[in-house]
Amino acid sequence: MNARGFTRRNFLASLGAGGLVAALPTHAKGTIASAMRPRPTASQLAWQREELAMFVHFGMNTFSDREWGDGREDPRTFAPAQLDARQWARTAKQAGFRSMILTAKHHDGFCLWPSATTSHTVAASPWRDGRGDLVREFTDACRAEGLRAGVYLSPWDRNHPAYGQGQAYNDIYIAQLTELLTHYGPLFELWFDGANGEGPNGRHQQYDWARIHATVRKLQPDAVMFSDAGPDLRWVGNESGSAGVVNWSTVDPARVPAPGANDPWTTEALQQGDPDGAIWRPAETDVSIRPGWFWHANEAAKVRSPDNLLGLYFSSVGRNSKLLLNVPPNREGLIDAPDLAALEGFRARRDGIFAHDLMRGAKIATQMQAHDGRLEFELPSSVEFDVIRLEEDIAHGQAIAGYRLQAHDGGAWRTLHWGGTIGNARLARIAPTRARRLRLLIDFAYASPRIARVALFRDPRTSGMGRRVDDHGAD
Ligand code: FUL
Repeated sequence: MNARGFTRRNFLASLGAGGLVAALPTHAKGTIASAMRPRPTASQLAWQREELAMFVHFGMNTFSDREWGDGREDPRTFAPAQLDARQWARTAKQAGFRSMILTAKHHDGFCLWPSATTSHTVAASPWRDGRGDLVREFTDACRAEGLRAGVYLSPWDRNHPAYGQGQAYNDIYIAQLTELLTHYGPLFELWFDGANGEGPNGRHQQYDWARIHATVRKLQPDAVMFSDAGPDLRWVGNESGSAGVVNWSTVDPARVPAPGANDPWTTEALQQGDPDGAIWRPAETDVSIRPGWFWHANEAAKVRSPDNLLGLYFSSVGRNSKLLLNVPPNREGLIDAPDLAALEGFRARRDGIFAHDLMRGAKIATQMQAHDGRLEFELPSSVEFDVIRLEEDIAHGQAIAGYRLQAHDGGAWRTLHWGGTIGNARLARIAPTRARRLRLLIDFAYASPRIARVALFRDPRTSGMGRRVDDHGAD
């Protein structure tokens, strides 16, 4: 027990059709009651449960072969000959992604929809004879494939003449946002980039974040907003696909007051969140399938492999985050062959591991049900596993700060895996292990812990001898 009220709590558990579900909390004396801890909104919960979203960086940079355009690009160079947003959406769906986010405007200021706020848009390009609207094609394609659509709208704009003029540009930005929020049906996420690379003599613009947030809330109250400083989702603090090993979905907003900071303490706050934080603001892990965010011909051989993508899944979704994987279409306007192959392989790797939960059929050892912070269960026969998935029931908030998973070897309990936070999902790999009796110990929790799931899997790729932690002999 410490000053914060770390406590071991009792819970009961029962088995449901999908495996292990429901831990019922007992009341806590002298600790923060569960009801007082922050909880996700329905939109935040739906956002996180999707696990996988696809980021689509496409625009002027695709044609200029740059990552950050300077805003002086000629719109006539935007000419994808075979653009097919349905191919993007089909690809995402087949790979198990549930939503997509398009860069409607990147830092170069080129709008992928015919915005009335600027002439620097698709309307000035040869694509679809200047009558195209890529945000329309994108949102239609998402809906046709049953995916949710979101947009990225860069506040930093290196083209618009009003940029740097205070309210004049803020009015333009709000007008652009309003077009996106009112013309294309429901958007599930608005992605606000903190990047601003203006040099010392550059044009400086104070963004009106309060107005931006109010505009989204008013026009699309169910959408979630991303930026380093939220308000609904926070950046994970890096672009390498790695969430904090300790990762709270709660934050102290004072530690990341505005988007765009780039110092070690902000990075740590983004990575880890804060167990005492008063605001629910889960971390989103954005990372690209290629070295760049935009497509470049010379990166075809550098597309991540299925195993690399699986690693990202473990280090993001498996650390209480959501993976926003960028897959940039090429100059034809299509997702390229190496990326398609990698995504197909990624899906196959996940299916191979997660299709069969070895915990199904497990019984809770009844005599252990009321033990302190302990959930013990027995399988009908011993199973070999090397992947663990734990879930906290985050609809009620996040509380667990320390746990161990143990197997009984006949004489004693041995720890197979241990960690700090769990949150929406904790994925871990261990050496292949055969066991029949297992238990999960919750050593520290800020409120009554609610375990939603304990699942065990066997990765078909990891063959060879596993260790046996089993007191029941051969099957
Ligand atoms: C960054 C941007 O500067 C990159 O170009 C990219 O859009 C990435 C997702 O966010 O801040």
